[in-house]
Amino acid sequence: MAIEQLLILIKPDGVKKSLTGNILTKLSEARMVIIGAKAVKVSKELAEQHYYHLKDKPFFGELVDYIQGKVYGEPWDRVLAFVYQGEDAIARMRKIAGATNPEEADPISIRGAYGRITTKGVYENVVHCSSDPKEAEREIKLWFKPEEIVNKIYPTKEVTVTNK
Ligand code: IDP
Repeated sequence: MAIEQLLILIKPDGVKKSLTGNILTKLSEARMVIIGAKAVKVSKELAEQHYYHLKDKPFFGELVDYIQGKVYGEPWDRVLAFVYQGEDAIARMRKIAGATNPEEADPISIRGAYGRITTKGVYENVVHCSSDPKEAEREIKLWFKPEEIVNKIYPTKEVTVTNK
């Protein structure tokens, strides 16, 4: 199994609904290492670059507004961005995140539990999770400067705590 890095975003709806703790707890079940973390006010340019592959979709404008938190305004107009690293990280984290459409997502996944479809038809699905290694690399470079990433350490050995 490959050791992979990926980008996770807690989107503005996740921030507004105070879901950060719940989301990080669920993600921690995969026992990955966080190697980058920050809050970001998303510019239109960053939003459009992040979702460039959807630029021809009818919902693109609303999607760009959504990731910028425009529908919520201050102080929810931000995302929390993380870079995780671990074995087979992308498939495992996407399973925990759930399917893109929150109504089709496993109800115990993050998107199934907390997502919704807005009246405008946008999937407000609480988290972003990179879809494959190439996209993950592109997204990490887009959202993080190299110096914001902790050296890619991989200390996954089980740690046994004893009283000795
Ligand atoms: P992903 O986020 O599961 O990787 P993408 O196809 O890259 O899926 O879509 C990016 C985001 O665009 C989704 O997370 C969701 O918020 C929104 N989205 C995708 N498809 C639709 C759609 O058919 N209707 C409304 N919103 C959508």
